Amino acid sequence: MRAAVGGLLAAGVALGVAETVAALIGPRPGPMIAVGSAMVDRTPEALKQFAIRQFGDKDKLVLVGGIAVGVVLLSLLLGLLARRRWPLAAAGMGAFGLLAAAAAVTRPGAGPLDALPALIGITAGIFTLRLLCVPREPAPEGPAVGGGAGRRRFLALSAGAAGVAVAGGGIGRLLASRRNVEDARAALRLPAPARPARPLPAGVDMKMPGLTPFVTSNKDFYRVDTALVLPQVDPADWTLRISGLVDRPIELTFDDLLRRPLLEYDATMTCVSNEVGGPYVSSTRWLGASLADLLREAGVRSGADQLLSRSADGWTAGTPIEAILDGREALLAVGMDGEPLPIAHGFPARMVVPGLYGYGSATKWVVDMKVTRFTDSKAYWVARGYAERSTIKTLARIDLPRPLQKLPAGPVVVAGVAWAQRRGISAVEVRVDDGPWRRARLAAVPNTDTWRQWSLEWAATPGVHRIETRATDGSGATQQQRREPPLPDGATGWHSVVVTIT
Ligand SMILES: Nc1nc2c(c(=O)[nH]1)N[C@H]1C(S)=C(S)[C@@H](COP(=O)(O)O)O[C@H]1N2
Ligand SMILES: [Mo]
Repeated sequence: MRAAVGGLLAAGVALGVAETVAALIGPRPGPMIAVGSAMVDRTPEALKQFAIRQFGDKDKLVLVGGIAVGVVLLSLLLGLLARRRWPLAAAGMGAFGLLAAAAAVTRPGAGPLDALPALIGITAGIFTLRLLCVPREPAPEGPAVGGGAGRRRFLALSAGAAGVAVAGGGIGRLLASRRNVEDARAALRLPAPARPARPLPAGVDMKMPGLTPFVTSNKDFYRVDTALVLPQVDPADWTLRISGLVDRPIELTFDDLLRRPLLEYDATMTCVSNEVGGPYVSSTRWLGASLADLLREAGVRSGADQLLSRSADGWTAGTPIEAILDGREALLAVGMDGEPLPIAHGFPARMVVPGLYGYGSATKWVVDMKVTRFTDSKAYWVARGYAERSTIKTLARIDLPRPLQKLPAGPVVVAGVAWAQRRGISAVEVRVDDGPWRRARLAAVPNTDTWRQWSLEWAATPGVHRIETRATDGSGATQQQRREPPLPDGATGWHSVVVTIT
C-alpha cells in the first residue's frame, strides 16, 4: 500500500517538476503533451479515424486521459517494484524519462534543451521513489520498520512530495498561461478591407430552428487539428517566409501583412474526414491578403507545382500552386466573422483556399511556405495515406428532421445544407422511401464557394420512413449514390435519415 502510494507520488513529483522546468525554459509544452503529440503523429491512420469517429472533438481529451491512466498504473507498479528490487524500478522510471525526453526533442522546432524537463523531472521522481518506497535498513536497536516512527516519517515525506507535485504543476500552469496570446489578440485592430465583400444577398438564411445557420459563428466553427495544446503565436514575433523554387524569397512581418490590401470573402471550409451527414464543415466571411499576389511577387519557377505550408507546430499542407493562381480567392487570412482569427483557428494567420479540403490548404498558425514539387515533399496527411491533390466533393446534408425523430403526421419540413465549393449547388432533391425525387427550394448564395441551404415540405403519413437527399453541382453532376469513406479523398454518398411519424 505505502509502496503504491509512494510510486504515485514519485510520478506526481516528476511531472510537477517537469512542468515547471518546461515553462521556465520557454514556451514549451510539458512531457505529457510532448508524449501525447508524438503519439498523435505516430498513430496509424485507421486508429486516428476510429478516435475521430468515436470521440469527435473530444479525441484529444481521450488521448491525454489515456496517457494519464497509463502513468498512474505504471507508477503504482514501479512503487511496488521499488520495495523489492530497487535497481530495476529506478531503471524502469529512468527509461520512461528517456522516452519522454526523446518525444520532446523530436517535436518540430525542438532542440536539445527540450530534453531538460523530462530529465530533471524524472531525476526528482527517482529520488522521491527511493525516499518513499525503499525500506530503510532497520537501525540495530531501533523500533521495527513500519512502526509509529516509520509511519510518521512516511506521512511527512508523502505530504512533502504531494506539495512538490501540486506546486510544480501549478507554477508550470501559471508560467504557461502568461505566454497565452489572447491579450495580443484582444488588442489587435484589423484594418478595414480594401475590397469589402458585398452584403449577403437577402434570403441566404431561411432561419429555421434546427437548420444550420448560413454563417457559422466563430465559437461554433468546427475545429480539426493535431494540436494537443494550441500554438501561441504572438503577432509581434510572427514572420512568414516564402522560399524554395522562387525567384525572390519573401519574408513578411505581421505589420507587413496588415499593410497589404485585405479582401473579404465568404467561403465554406470542409474537412476531408467529414463523413456523409457529418459536422466538420462551416462557413464564414474571411479577411485576408491575396495568396496569388504573394506568390507572383515571389516569382514561382517553372516546374514547381506544390506550395508546402508549415505551421508553428510543424504541421504541413501541400496545395497545388495552380489552384492558388487560377483566379479563386485564395487567402492568407487574418480574420473571420469580423474578428481576428480565434487562437484555435490559426491566430494570427492561416491559409484559406476555397474548393480544397482543409488538410491540403488551410494551414493554421502558418509561418513558412515553400514552393516545391509534389514528387519532392509529402505533406502531413499525404504521408498518412490521403490523396496528394483532392477537391471538395458535392454533398447534401439533412439537418431537419433529426435522425430517429418522432413527429406527428401532416406537413413536415425537410431541410439542410449542400456544398460543392467552386462549382456551386444547382439543385437538391429529396425522396421518401424510394419514391419519386422532388426538388427542394434553394436559398440565395453570395458565390459558388459557400454552402447553400435547402428545404422542402413533406406530407408525412404514419409509419417509419427513410428520407434521402442528393445534390447536383453547377457543372450538372449529381452526387453518386455509392458510399465511400473519407480516406483517401473525401466521403461521398446520399445522406439519409429515418424518422417515425405517428
Ligand atoms: N497547423 C494546422 N493547421 C491545420 C490543421 C492542423 O492539424 N494543424 N488541420 C487542417 C484540417 S484537416 C482542417 S479540416 C482545417 C480545419 O480548420 P478549422 O479547425 O479552423 O475548422 O484546418 C487545417 N489546418
Ligand atoms: Mo481536415
